[in-house]
Amino acid sequence: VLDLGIHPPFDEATWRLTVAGAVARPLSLSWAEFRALPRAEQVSDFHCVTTWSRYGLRWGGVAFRTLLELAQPTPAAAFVIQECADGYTTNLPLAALQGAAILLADTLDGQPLPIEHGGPLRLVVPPLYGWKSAKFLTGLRFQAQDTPGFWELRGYHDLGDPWEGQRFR
Ligand SMILES: Nc1nc2c(c(=O)[nH]1)N[C@H]1C(S)=C(S)[C@@H](COP(=O)(O)O)O[C@H]1N2
Ligand SMILES: [Mo]
Repeated sequence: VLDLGIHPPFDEATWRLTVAGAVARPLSLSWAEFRALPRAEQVSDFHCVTTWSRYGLRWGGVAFRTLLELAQPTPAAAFVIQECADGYTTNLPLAALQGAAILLADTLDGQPLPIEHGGPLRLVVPPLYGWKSAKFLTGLRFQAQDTPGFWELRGYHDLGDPWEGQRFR
């Protein structure tokens, strides 16, 4: 477990996931609406930049590309900012979020995602370092311009590929 130390309580009645910015169809999904989307699963390893890894995690949720089909990013959309209930943010190029492995995860090993791992919902971006997988996700903002997130403002890399050793800029 690694985060800012704030674990925002989950209220199913008021929770929303918003998709905003450079999209043809902005979204504001309730928990019930999110849970009704087509489901996907993937198994992957998780690497934190502070040197630890976890292997073979089984995540369940909604494929990020399902959300792309719903929201329809405009041609101007080149970056995605993940916004979280604890105030954390992280930025990625839209091009880094294309594979089937990119998941909006609400289960881990078949159980509801525990709050300490970002429940009720986090993005999982297995190809990149853990700080790019936002916990307590509440918003996705599509932009033409890049905006550095929490760790990126503090010197971490904009992309964060562990196999390229992209820790710091
Ligand atoms: N909302 C939020 N997401 C976050 C963080 C955070 O502080 N807040 N920390 C990041 C970092 S640095 C890592 S390594 C992973 C840790 O995920 P875990 O606690 O499930 O192991 O969450 C990432 N996502
Ligand atoms: Mo991390």
